[in-house]
Amino acid sequence: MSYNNAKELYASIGVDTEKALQKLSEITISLHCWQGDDVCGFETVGSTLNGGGIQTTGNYPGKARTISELMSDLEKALSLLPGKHKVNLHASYLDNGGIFVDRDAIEPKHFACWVDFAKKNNIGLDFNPTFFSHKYAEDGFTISSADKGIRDFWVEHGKRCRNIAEYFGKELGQRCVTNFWAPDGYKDTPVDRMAPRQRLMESLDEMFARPIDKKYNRDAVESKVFGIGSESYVVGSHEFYLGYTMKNPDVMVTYDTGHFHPTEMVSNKISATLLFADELLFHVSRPVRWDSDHVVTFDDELQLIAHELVSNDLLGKVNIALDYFDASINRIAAWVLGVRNTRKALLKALLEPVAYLKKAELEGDLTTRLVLTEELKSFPFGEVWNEYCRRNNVPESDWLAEVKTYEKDVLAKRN
Ligand code: RNT
Ligand code: ZN
Repeated sequence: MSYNNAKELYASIGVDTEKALQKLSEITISLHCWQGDDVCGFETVGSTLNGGGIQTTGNYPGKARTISELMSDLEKALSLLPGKHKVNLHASYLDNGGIFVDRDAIEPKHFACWVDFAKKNNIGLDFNPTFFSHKYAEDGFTISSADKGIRDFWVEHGKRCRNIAEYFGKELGQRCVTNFWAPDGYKDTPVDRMAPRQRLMESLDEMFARPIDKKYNRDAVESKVFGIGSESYVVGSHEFYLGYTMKNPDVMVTYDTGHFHPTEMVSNKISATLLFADELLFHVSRPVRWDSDHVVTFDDELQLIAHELVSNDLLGKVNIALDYFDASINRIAAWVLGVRNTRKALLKALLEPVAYLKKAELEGDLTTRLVLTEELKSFPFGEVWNEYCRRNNVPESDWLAEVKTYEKDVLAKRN
């Protein structure tokens, strides 16, 4: 089967593959820098950060130890990815010139190298305050801490992160999305569930007080159902942040697909949320039991999310970022696989005869809906994907060989 055969087959069910490819090219995916170095960052080069909130497992050799190594790895990954991208940075990925700069003192100048990197690679940047891996995160509370000194420290961090994001937006002529996630919560059952939420609300209000032109930055807030060390209670729950964004519509809600109960689907939340919010941020991830951050595979939920976005014409209202970190496999392969799967799922959705399926559903022909949906699963969307890769001068399915060569030539020499 060639692309032209696939094109004809899709045309026979009313789908224009060329239009699908065109739409696919308009989608930007944000690549999370933290897969490249196990969320370590460059705040204290060479030593492990203290304080909780995030955990990676695995010790696959070759992780990036410096900003320039991480940049080189990101460029390798980008060279194997078709389409438009941004790189998503955390505040802990600053360039402090070798002198420790604490979170409440970071400035745009500490990220100038990333702006240069973005310009060189013709990509945008997204940003995240780092409310974890720090001595003031050790007791599990940051922006909702009962200690005003600690809270103020983190609020200052959040404000500074928004300044940096605005700087990215201005420098790159492309809006930055800044995502606020804080690990705050209790391992065991709290007595007072309300006071920490009240403090979180007030800290967010303070951090978001300065208006920033939406041309340059837009903020988002990310919930979680539980985490390691916050098994019983997370301050920033889904209801909390959904409520917060309804009251503060300039702030978007973030859906991390790994942050819900195991049988709860983010795909089912999109249509409801976007009837009331104008935009969303996604952290595309994959939950496995108690972990929320496995490499994104081409699973049912990913395809359903893509279907929801495409079939309801919502691509213009969502920001698609990835979030996972696996230190047990080649980190560049982890990046490339997750991004390609995400884009591939979007392509598969773009190749659905949506109008026809919706009509069948509306007319009560649920037999057609089921049969056609199932038959579509074995349609040759892989041929259309390969054509997309060829047109973008990236390898088709055999990209791993290039990663292995890079591993041998570059990563293996890092230890
Ligand atoms: C953690 C959140 C958060 C982080 C990154 C590093 O559970 O998903 O988004 O993974 O900010
Ligand atoms: Zn996330």
